[in-house]
Amino acid sequence: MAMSVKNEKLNKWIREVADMCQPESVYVCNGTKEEYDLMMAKMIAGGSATPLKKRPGSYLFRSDPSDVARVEDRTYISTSSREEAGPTNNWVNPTELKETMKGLYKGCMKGRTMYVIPFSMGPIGSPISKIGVEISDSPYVVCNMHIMTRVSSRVMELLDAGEDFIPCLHSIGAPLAPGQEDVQWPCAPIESKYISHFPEENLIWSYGSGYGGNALLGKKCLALRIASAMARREGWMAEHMLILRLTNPEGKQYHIAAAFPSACGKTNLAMMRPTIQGWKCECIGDDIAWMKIGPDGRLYAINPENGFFGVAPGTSYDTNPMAMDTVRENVIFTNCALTDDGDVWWEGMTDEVPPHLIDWKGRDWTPHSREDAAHANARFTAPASQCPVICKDWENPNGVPIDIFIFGGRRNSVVPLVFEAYDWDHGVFLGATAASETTSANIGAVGNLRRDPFAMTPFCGYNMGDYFRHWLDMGDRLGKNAPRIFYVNWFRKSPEGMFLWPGFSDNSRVLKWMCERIDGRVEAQKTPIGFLPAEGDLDLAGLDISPEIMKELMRIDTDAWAAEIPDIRAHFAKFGNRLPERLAVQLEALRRRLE
Ligand code: OXD
Ligand code: MN
Repeated sequence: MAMSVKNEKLNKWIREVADMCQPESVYVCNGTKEEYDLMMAKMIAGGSATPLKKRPGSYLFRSDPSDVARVEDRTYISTSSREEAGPTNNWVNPTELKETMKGLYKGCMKGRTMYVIPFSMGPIGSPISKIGVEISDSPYVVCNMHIMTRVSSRVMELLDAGEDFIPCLHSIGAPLAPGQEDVQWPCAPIESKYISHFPEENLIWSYGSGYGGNALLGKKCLALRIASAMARREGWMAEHMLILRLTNPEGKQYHIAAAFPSACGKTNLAMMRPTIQGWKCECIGDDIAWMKIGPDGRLYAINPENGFFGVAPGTSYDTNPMAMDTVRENVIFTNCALTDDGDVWWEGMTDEVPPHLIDWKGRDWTPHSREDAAHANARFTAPASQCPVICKDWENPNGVPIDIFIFGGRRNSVVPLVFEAYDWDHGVFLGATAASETTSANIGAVGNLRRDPFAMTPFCGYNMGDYFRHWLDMGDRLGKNAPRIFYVNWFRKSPEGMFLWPGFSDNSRVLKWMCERIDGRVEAQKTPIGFLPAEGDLDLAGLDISPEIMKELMRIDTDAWAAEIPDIRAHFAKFGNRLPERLAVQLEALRRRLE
């Protein structure tokens, strides 16, 4: 099979990997439905996929309990110097890391098929798109890549015509000895998992995990870590952002890109149904934005992905009806619970809890069981084209012009519902100091506060100090065409621990205010932290919320803000002389304003 590949670099790479990993056979993927169905049929026969009677073309997988999320501790940015990777990334020098990983890769695909997956991130042939080729020994990865990226023989044709590609090597790290029976979710133990990136040579090596971002290498590894490093070299942006189009009652369109840390509701916002009269919201992407300055000097964004890899728990017809409709068919579910009639279920999906389920570990489950039925990071992999509110321009190769950037996170207290940056530098400061309480999308403690600049901490493929500078440079280049920058917190709680803001569809009220700000229709209050909505400017029509609660949502506790200063200072100090002076100036200005 590999012999038919005409691209010389690809051919050589396939041979080298096959020599090293020693698979039983090599298969070059073409992305067809037949291929997907064949792969699924094999996984059903092998017992790892469960077809769902209630959802056409859909399957449930259960991972190994040790392999349920991205492994940030085992993720490396391997540049020639540690300084280049910066203080927020794990680093080992490339020679050493490659030696270690070659030891692991040696013979690691024995008894398995090695799949060669040619894919495009972004519409095939778009000037913003990039081609990748993933080599993987996991048929689960092949099927997920079919949904999440554009896998197709057209990509292979571009490669055959000499187009370059980003090599993404993946192995689950579980060779099979002759006659050895396979397990349901083969993977390697945590201490031999490696998710490695070599940004100086646009190369990805992943070993030992079969889950999500560790294994579907087009997503976090290519479209964020490698792409962010390429973007800085080439003068564009690769960001952890949803993209949506909002249309006002007069038909004016606004394009918004928003960065929130993992599991903070990007998918919900991207597919939101506005509660405000006459406004329409359409989804362009829910996780990643690639942005370039267009011929008119504005910033244009595409979603490089082809599907949604969304967090299932908490998704319901109340919280995200459009996601629920997206996942009715042709979906891969991972680590959800199985109902007795052949459907999936997860915590928060329905008010009524089924009396009996098979939980994500394959055990009988009842409402009396001590553990959740679905894993907190259970996921759905669904084609973006199935989303009822997918924007007709979501595959426009030229992208959509961004008007508004939003940053935010999950903060119980301190941060008000919304405020606007004074200007670009202040906005970059807000992005650079964004903080959130941690969630289950990454392995580690849940609920600690962490600074997560631009929601990119786990995804920036180079020194974060240089990344801040890149943002400032982009602003200088964009000048008056730069998007306006806002900061939001949907998660502020009362002293009793209740969420103050209803969120979800009602977040449209906040987005409307942003649009009115950029149109100059509303004045704002200047405060020490930024511009806040003037009283009465947030459209609350039809919302049952008391003036006291609104006051609390918008309250600026200057003492609490002042108390953040030392934390921000310590956060900035990590970047040493790579921290742009303009951000230090912003911190000092905030300190003075709070005095
Ligand atoms: C994701 C994440 O899967 O950010 O999108 O973890
Ligand atoms: Mn994400």
